[in-house]
Amino acid sequence: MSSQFIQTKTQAELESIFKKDLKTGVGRSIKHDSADKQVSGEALYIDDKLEFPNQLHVYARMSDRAHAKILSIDTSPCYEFDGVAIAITAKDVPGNLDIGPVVSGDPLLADDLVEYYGQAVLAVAANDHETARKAAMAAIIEYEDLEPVLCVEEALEKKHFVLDSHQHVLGDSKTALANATNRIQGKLHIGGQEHFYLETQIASVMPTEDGGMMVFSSTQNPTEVQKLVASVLGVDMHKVVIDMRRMGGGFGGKETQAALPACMSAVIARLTNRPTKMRVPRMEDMMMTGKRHPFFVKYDVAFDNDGMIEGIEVDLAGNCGYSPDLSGSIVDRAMFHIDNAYFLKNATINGHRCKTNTASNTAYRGFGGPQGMVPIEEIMDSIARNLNKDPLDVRRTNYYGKDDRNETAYHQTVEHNILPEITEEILASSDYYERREEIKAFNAESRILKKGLAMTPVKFGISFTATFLNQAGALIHVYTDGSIRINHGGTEMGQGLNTKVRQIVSEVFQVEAERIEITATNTDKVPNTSPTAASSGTDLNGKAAQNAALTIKQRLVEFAAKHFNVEESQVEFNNSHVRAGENYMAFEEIIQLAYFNQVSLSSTGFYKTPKIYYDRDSASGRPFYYYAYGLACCEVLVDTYTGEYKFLRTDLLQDVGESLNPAIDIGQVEGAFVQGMGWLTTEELVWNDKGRLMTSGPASYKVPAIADMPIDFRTNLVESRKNPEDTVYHSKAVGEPPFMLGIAAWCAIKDAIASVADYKYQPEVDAPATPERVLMGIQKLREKAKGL
Ligand code: MTE
Ligand code: QUE
Ligand code: MOS
Repeated sequence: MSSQFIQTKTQAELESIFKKDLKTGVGRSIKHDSADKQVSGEALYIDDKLEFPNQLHVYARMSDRAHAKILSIDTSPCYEFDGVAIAITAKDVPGNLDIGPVVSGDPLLADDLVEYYGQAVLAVAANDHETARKAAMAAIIEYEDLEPVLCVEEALEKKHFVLDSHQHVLGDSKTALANATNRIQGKLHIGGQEHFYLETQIASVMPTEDGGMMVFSSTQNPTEVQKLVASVLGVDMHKVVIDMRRMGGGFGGKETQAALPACMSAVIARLTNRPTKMRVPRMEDMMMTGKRHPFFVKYDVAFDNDGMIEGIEVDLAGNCGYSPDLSGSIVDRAMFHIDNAYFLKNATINGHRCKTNTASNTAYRGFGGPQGMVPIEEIMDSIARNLNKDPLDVRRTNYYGKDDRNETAYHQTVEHNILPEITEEILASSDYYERREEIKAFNAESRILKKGLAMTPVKFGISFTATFLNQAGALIHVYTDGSIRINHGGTEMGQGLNTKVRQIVSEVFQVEAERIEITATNTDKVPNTSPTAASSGTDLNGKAAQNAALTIKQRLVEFAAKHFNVEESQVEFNNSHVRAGENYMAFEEIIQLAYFNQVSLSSTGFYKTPKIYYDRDSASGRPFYYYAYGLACCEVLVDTYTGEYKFLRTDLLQDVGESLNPAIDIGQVEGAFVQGMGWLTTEELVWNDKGRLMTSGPASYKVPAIADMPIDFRTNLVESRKNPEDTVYHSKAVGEPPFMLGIAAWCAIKDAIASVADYKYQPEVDAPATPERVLMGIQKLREKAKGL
């Protein structure tokens, strides 16, 4: 054998190592690659980076009016503070003022008009953050107040919209409702949700040669930040480089709205020629940035005596805030998920995008899907109360099923629906029907404390519904010592994307993960990336990285076959070693050999999702490559005197296809469930009548903490169920689907309330079901039962 290495192992030793299993490929619970660093504090976030010399800090002064004309801005008082470099308003932006992601509507700084309480009106840059803040607050702004619209119902009534309404239709809902066996009409308010990422919005920039800009941005969407920074500076995209190592959480909140601090910093850096950082403090972040869309929903539903839906009409009105942002696609996704797991035989679904004078609402885990599912789950419970049935039985009756019961209102056929099977699994592991009886017996005896139980399914469509976004790129270099460096278009926000991509490349080359370094996402290396969103980070970037690795591997196979004079089929990679016929060698040896023989050891990779298409004008197609399924069963104890509650037990079962990393997937499932539970229970956003967000910090906005966890919390992944589609190693997306398992928590609370009137009526409780709302719901229900 010709090797450039001094061989220390015999061929027999190499062969025996070759035959052992690799420990770090796909399917193994390897640790999140930032885990140790996050625990020790060594993981670097943008605010932890060493500061550039001469760096400026930016503070944006927010509007204290919800809707007003700006009559004048006087920034001269700002300059009375030592260390202030510049104070800017809309007029100072050198390029385009608008930073709207899809369509315009989001000025970087308010220009003549403010449209919400919290909108950035001017920005001050100083040598330190506190000086910048004091100086910005010293500016004098004169307004002329205009009438604000703060209420989504009012906006809907006045057709005060940011974008046109849209409809999905299946069959004939009108006739079905007219001929209804039974009929229920209702209304529901669903609250928004603050992202509460631990790292607030931040960017740090460095002006470079020839009008360039190096940008460190905490963003899920580096390409969009690149485009918008170029746009506000009035330069080509090739002048701007975005670097993103990791976020301290994104949850959708950094998909579009990370652009503001990056663009603001870039403008100031351009005007001052100094490196600039903008870190948005928590209160300002909560007031300035958009949240999950609150929704107002009206429904009219017909059902037979088994509880099977005959026809349905739904109006979904998303409260978009003052500008479109991503609301077009978000309300679409709510419409796509109004069916959740159920066949809606005759359906008319209307989606409205209401404009209010609040911050522009944006992507948040589930992207409108959760707001679509909550109403149909409310409807299932209402049907059950109406027919005196167990809600789970009504749900199962309506599941998508065989033959003609599998078409959605957007005309995609539901295939490979595993919900009926996995419902059996969780029924067995959770003892649902036995516990139902126990709980009824408990409630009959217990006057003040009442228990509730609910099991709800999830079917969530995977793919961006804007089909063009379903693409990704990657870049892999193999160095001459056999170490590997990967870059891909996805961003790491804690979800474990980099760990999974590392495992995928480890699997392709059959080398241990430690050999592979994943580097910061960088628009210099992989261009034109889609946001890391729609749960498809691994599906898209994992495939792109796999393709890049396969290209290099194929070159190595061809080379080795020729070099050792064997068939290509006789070249195999295993456990960091390579066999070429009877020749065994370490991975780094084949790399050395290939290098000396002038084989390219670097490659890009590209992937686009096959099979999907969608025509929005006719509202039909196959927007989703596949669906991810799951179920949750929650048991709660409610104190009917105080409205307080405690979750006693939760069972989760989530379909992740063939898991790439069960430990990471279980973390995603538990985290998503808890976040969903928080949304529907304690996380309440309150605005005053001036449009000021009153819940602008953790003291008034209650995210779940350790004491809010279910006392008995059991999470399982569906076992040995490969994704039938050709996804990366037949895995399924996991980031968002389990968020909607949290709906079971909300339904369980309502089940406990329903017990006070013997389960005859569905309690009227909007989301979130805060203790106050629970108490009012109980009161209302008691009055209803007494016929008041
Ligand atoms: N998990 C953590 N720890 N932090 C996050 O910000 N975002 C969620 C989910 N899981 C998030 C998370 C959202 S909104 C999405 S769309 C997916 O992760 C994105 O990553 P993926 O596509 O790689 O799963
Ligand atoms: C789910 C998503 C997104 C989506 C559609 C989904 C998303 C997103 C967009 C989008 C749509 C149109 C655009 C654009 C982005 O659509 O995150 O830039 O022009 O950004 O079903 O998560
Ligand atoms: Mo997730 S809401 O698609 O960033």
